Amino acid sequence: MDHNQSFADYEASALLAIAGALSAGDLEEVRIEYLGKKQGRLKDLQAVLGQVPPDQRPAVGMKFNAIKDRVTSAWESRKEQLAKPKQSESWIDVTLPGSRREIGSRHPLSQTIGEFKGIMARFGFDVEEGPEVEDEWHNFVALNIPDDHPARNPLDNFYLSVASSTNPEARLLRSQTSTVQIRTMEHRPPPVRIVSVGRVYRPDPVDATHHLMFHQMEGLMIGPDVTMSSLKTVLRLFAASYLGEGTVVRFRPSFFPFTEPSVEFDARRGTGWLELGGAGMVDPNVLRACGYDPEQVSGFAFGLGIARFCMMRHGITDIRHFYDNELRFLKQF
Ligand code: FA5
Repeated sequence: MDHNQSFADYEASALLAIAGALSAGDLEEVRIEYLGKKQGRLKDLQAVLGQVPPDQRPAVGMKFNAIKDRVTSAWESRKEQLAKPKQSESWIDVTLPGSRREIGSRHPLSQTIGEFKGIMARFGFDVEEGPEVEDEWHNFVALNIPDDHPARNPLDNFYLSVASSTNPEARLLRSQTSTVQIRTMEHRPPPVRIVSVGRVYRPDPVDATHHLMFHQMEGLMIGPDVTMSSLKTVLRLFAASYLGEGTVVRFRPSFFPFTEPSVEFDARRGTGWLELGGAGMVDPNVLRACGYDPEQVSGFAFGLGIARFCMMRHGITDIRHFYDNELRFLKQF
């Protein structure tokens, strides 16, 4: 056989045997067979070298040595590899629990808003939107809040600009979602059944139940024979749906310029009561300001504090938690 072929066969089968050795014992057998000095395949290969004509011997000898070196170094690196403990055995403990990746969740107020809209949709109420930056017409005038009413005091509102000769329209951050009642009636003919949810802004002193920015849900229902008892039924059903069947609620006579009669709506919390919202029958002046005929239609409206409901349901005692973005609080929802 040609010596080149013998060299190639030797190298290929030696490298295969080395790679296939799975233990130090296997590898020792391979060494004896392929690299043994007294007998074995290397000896056979040396015999092949002996048959090469003397003038070619130096070149073929170099080839022989190179092959021997390659096989020897493959054998040594396999030996080192087998001596090392297997990485997977030393540093992966497959019985340990995996590291959990933190994923966020929806803010409790967003969850509450979603539920509110869902409940009101089942009662047949559409959702309307309105801007947070308002003009005085929608925030006050059309809501029957006259110029000299204390609610219009600039110190009780977040004004962004005041009216002047060059700027006829003052702008402010809306102080209530009742602005959306007006916007809805301006573009929709009766009957109307809507809710609108969003942020409102008031420079109230911040405490456990008050914030400077908070969320309200406005409701408006206008039709040929909407009455105070329709209002009470909707609010009672709403409270039972969100807070649970056994929730005790009460209606207290109150005053709002845009409703007559007006009530405040509370739920029992422990031994006391928590005010959840204001409501009433839409004042005829408001209906007229929006182009509705109070002889033809009547309606009710309500404005609920969203965080207050969420506080009631989850036993949260301080409204500030909702706006602090403290993870320990947010993770409970
Ligand atoms: C109003 O805002 C009226 N627009 C409600 C209304 C609508 C009456 C339609 C009649 C018809 P009031 O200022 O009471 O009303 O606020 C309503 C609710 O918002 C309160 O009952 C309370 O739940 C919540 N609220 C009021 N002020 C704050 C505040 N500073 N922080 C958190 N929640 C508040």
